[in-house]
Amino acid sequence: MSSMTNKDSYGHVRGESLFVDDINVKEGTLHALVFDSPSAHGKIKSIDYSEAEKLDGVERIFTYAAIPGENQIGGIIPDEPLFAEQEVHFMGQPIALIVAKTLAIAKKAKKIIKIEIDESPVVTTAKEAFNKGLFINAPRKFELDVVEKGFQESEYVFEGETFTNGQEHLYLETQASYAFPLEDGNIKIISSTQGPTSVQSIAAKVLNLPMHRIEVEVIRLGGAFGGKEDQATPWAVMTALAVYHLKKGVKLILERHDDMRMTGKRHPYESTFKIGLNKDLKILAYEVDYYQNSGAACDLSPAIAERTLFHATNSYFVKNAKLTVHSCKTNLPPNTAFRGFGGPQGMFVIESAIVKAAKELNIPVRKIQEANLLQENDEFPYGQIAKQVEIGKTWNEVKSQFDISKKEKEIQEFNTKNHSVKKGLSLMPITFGISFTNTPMNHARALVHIYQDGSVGISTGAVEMGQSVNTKMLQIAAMSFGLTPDKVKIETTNTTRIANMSPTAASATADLNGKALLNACDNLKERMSEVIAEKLAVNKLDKISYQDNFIFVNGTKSKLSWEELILTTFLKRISLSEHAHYATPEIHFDKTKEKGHPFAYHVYGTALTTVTVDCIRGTYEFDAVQIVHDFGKSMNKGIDMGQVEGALVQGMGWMTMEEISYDEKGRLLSNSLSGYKVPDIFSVPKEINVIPLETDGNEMAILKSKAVGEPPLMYGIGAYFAIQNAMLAFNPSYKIKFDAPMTPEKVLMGLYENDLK
Ligand code: LUZ
Ligand code: MOS
Repeated sequence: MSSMTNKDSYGHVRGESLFVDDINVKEGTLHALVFDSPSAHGKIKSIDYSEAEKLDGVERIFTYAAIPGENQIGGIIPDEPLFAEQEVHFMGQPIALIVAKTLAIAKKAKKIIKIEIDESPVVTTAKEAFNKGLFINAPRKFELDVVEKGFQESEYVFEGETFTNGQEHLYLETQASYAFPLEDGNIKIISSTQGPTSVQSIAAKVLNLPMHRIEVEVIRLGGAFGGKEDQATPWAVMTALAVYHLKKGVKLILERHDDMRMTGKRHPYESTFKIGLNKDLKILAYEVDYYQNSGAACDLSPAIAERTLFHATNSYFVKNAKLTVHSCKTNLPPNTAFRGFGGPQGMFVIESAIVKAAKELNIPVRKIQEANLLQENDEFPYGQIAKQVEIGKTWNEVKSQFDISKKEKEIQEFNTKNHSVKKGLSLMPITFGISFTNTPMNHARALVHIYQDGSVGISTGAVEMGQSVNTKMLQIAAMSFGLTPDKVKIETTNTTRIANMSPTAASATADLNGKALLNACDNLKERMSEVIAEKLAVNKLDKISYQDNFIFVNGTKSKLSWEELILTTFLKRISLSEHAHYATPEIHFDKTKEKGHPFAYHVYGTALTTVTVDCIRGTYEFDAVQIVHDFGKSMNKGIDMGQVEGALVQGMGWMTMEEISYDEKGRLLSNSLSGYKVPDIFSVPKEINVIPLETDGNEMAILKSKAVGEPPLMYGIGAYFAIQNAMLAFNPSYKIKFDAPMTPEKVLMGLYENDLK
């Protein structure tokens, strides 16, 4: 069954799949529009809603004053109001919600609201905030005992600075919510969120209602990438607030420009590093300060900062490390989760440090990478002992399968023969930890109903967002019961069926919910075993299995069909429903010591990236990205390959062409698709070759099929360094930069760097 196609592909292609904006709304449903701050920092002197309120068709304008509970949506630290009160802290910060009969009327009303703001100084970069002492919280530090000694013992020490820019999520479906009243003042919210329980609990807090009065339903998301882990919540809560007061359905769908302006992105990081190596190129010491541009409120910043520390040493064993992350408060929209969750930012820095060292020592980068790859039983800086380490295997496989020495020679010959086009390559190893770094979040639930006709309905806490988790859940239930997938239905993700969900995030959702689902199926089968025993006169030593719609005994098909078993079980008054739970075993972490075993397992892989740079124009094309990836035992090759390819290209976009830009007033300049470029079909690598590593898989992964959502994004970092290697072939005096993204403009400047002086 490892080739089961994505359950959603048919509906998507035909336009039949339902997203929030496709739901048939009730008659009289109202439309909402957010009135947001035109200024990035200041005190609100006055707001005049009177003209707007008088407009025909405007139902009501809600501000913080309409909130019955707390005006607070902060998840980790309570520092973010739903609606600004006296002050604004970023351009695009919600101040009010206009609710009207049509969206056109709401837009008209928005234009005639008058606001006066007493402007305060605006801070847009992390270092600036750091220098002014503006922080979200105290810095977080992983410090191994003897860093100074490590540097003293080092033969070579190099220092440098890096920058990685933010990244716009650019989910196809913008932020969306539709809420409506149920009986007795209860409220139902249909939201495009990764975290139905976050929406439920924050709506409850804002409305001063117990959580059970609020039902959150998710059908599917048109993409999320982390952008809807926390930041789907405000829009959902706003619609719930309007429903609370108006007792009518209210719909809020952000338009693309509003979405880009008002929502946070991947955190930009400025970092300073110091790396020490011995004669054998072993990294003896590594010290980094990461300056995270957190934006105007906490959001998920501390959790993201934490993952930066966990992935600071990427795939390498580093004996002495001192890693400090500063969450710096700026006047940008609160930056948030984005595929990789701070990991990519951390990994870029150590790759930069290694490249810097290699260039200074005039040796191939891969010599340093290779000398430091993690080995079995190495200890990560956070105390976890590395087990089932596959990084060396993926590295060696890439080198041999794609004949790296030959390739390097070919590139050298090409570069000698060609003056105005040059090629470059890079190797990028990745190691990514699977589990929420916050241990208490690592559990999930599933609910399975077997109906008396033998058809099955399953609910889990997993949210479908295009990653095909629903298909994986269907596959698990179908496999467990020996049914074809059409006998199983996946239900929506709904807080009344599955309570207390962690968000669909951290690459861990198929593992957590899939294992809960397997537990539910196993419990049902356990219960039905007595029915089978009676029907087929089997004994305890006989091996029962479920295959091809029948019960098998000792591998032989019996005459008992699934349908007959189900009907018999039902008539015997045995429950055909099961609710089960799964919590990742073995994981723990002690934040007072910054030591523990936070991850269920790690995912490994290596990418080889080859690029051709047009040295007249500064443009580039990727010839190939060749990857050996550790899927474990992939439960669905089509889906998993798609995740690797998609993540790779998204990572390459972040590293090369996606450039977020704010002016000094905190205004987003890259606020549309004409100014913000993402990879399209013309800019993806000409060849993407993903070879699965042969391995036994890992028991902690669902069906030994390892998490695949985030890890491959970091292969994209290879693109950044491949380009610069090609540039060096054209301009040997080019000084290598660690300033991503490497846009064609920067390439062109670099190619002629000494000419420009
Ligand atoms: N979200 C979260 C995540 O809350 N905790 C995590 O560790 C995480 N990791 C990756 C992506 N989202
Ligand atoms: Mo995420 S970055 O929502 O897994």
